[in-house]
Amino acid sequence: MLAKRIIPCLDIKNGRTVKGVNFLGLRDAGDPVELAGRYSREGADELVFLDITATNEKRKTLTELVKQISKRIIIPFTVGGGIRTVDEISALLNAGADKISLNSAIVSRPELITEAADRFGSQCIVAAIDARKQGDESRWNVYTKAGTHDTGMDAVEWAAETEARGAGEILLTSMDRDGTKSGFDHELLSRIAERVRIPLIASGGAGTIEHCINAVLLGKADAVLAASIFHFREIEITDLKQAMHRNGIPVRLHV
Ligand code: 0VR
Repeated sequence: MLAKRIIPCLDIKNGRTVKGVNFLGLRDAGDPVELAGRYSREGADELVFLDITATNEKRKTLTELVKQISKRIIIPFTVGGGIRTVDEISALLNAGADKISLNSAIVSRPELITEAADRFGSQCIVAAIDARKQGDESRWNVYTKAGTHDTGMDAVEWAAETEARGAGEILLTSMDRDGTKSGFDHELLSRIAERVRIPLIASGGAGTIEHCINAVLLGKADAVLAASIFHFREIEITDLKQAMHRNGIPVRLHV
């Protein structure tokens, strides 16, 4: 079985790492390049940078940031946030990103998944899905535009479609759990894991080591993404990996 990955996520706004709760109340969490270096040294398997800056000039700043980060770390990293075209993907990959996460753009134009996968390979195309539970039913809708727009689409069905169109990995963020440290949405994760064969990254809600273990054991995730617990140094990556190892979960123990 492939090792399960621990992936710190750096939400970037105007060049700084930020972190909120349920996508709101963003507070400063430090310099992204410094944080990236720290996480790489501490044994993170990958990083995700999500640029949530809402301005047009973010394209240039994000490419510059990618260049700085790629000089600083040796682990793979994914970049996302407002990426909409094959040319933008090409520029970020050439700047040093290993994978590109696409969210709102592929909901608007699903064929972009196949265009990007055909040109760059599925392995570098991550379908990012922000989902919010609908009442008490077992149904989750897909939200876009930084979690502000309810598309009415079913998140499980959309995940299956992104795979069919060529996505190489799914990054599933529970908006209900984001930043709450109340645990991952195992029901949603396991439903998607049962529908797709590509790797599934769990995101949103990490609060304890047990939450991360259960994202794998109950949620059937192939990787655990977290922001709050790492940025505010509540859990060390090495402690998390040792605990996962003790629970029989294959992980890359930092050597
Ligand atoms: P934690 O629950 O703190 O581990 O958060 C993990 C993950 O949900 C966040 O890093 C990130 O995906 C939240 N995303 C977005 C956003 C946060 C603020 C504004 C927009 C977005 O568009 O994904």
